[in-house]
Amino acid sequence: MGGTFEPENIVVTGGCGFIGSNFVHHVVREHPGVHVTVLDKLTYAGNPGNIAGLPSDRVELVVGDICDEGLVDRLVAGADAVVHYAAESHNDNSIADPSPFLETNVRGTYTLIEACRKHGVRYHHVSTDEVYGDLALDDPARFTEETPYRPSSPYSSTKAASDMLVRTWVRTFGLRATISNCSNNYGPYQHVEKFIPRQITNLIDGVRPKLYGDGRNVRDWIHTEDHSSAVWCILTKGRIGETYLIGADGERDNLAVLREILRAFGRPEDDFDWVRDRPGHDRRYAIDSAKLRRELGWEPARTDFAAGLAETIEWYRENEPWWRPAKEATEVRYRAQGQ
Ligand code: NAD
Ligand code: TDX
Repeated sequence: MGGTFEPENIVVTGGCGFIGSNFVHHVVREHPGVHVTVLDKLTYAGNPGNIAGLPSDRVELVVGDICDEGLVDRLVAGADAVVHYAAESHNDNSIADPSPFLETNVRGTYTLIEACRKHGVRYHHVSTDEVYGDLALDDPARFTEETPYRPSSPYSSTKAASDMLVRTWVRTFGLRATISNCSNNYGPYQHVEKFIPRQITNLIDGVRPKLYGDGRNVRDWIHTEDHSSAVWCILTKGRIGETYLIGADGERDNLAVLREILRAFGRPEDDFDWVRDRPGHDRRYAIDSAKLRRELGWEPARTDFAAGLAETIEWYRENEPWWRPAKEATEVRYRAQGQ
């Protein structure tokens, strides 16, 4: 495994988004010697409020684009490591307009790894299980690090392209990099366009939740806090050039998740609308995270989904000023798509 890497100055891209900001909170709480520079463009999905209140001597926000070569070069030159979360992240948006996905997810990654290569800086690439395509509902298999890439959406194909760039930069240029592919995250600070926050905030607004297709699509849910501890573990203990799958054995179909949310609101279990399916909708994701657990000793701590979901619902109830500004525009976009 080699020695443990102990970074003191890290750049976290996308640190004002959902998973990136949870990671920044995690690092500030769990790793007191580490300074974090967040590089974030503050797109519709980025909110500086996500990291507001963290100590200013530990966290600095730089508002900018990961495609800006000069800016990226300056920030990377002063860092020990880059942890790359920034992305266009929503499948439905990628179907409506793929262009920003190509720019941010592919060109943005290219810009970061070029700077890391030039300055000899350690790089961790945050990716998704969606690069592997999908599995049938009755298939006993789960994704492993050996599963062939077979992305379905513009979002997942640009993430797959970015993973390939990183692998190439490791092999050909000796980039000191690791890659992780994680399953579906849930928890606080997730944008209201995503499945769980959309349904929670609909119910708070007295609107019926919206389920795509036949509702039997399966996602492998992990609490975002477990994703953060896994990324830190891979950054500090992972083997250079390796890919690690992150998952917490949380397979559930969308209908089951929705029914759990409806129950929490005291609503009948059929009190929702069926809406138009997503084109190319992946059927099932499932992660085998044995390599990460066996080689690096990582274990998830937040595997009680019912408890995590109840906490998440409570967070949205208590933080309406955080999500309210994005809600109406998000629903206008969905209505235009028949969803
Ligand atoms: P998000 O959409 O909530 O946040 C993305 C962040 O990136 C935002 O703060 C946004 O402002 C920033 N950003 C976008 N384009 C940028 C650019 N060009 N330059 C600088 N900043 C930019 O996304 P998320 O759900 O938190 O996902 C974070 C990462 O984790 C992504 O790489 C995603 O592919 C990956 N991932 C997500 C999940 C999930 O369940 N959401 C699962 C596995 C992997
Ligand atoms: O209103 C909805 N109704 C519905 O049935 C929405 C928004 C979604 N869905 C379904 C589609 C999916 O089967 O719920 C499931 C989850 O949908 P999303 O929240 O859009 O997530 P998904 O497409 O699975 O992708 C997520 O996990 C992997 C993240 O958005 C990606 O960034 C990550 O890579």
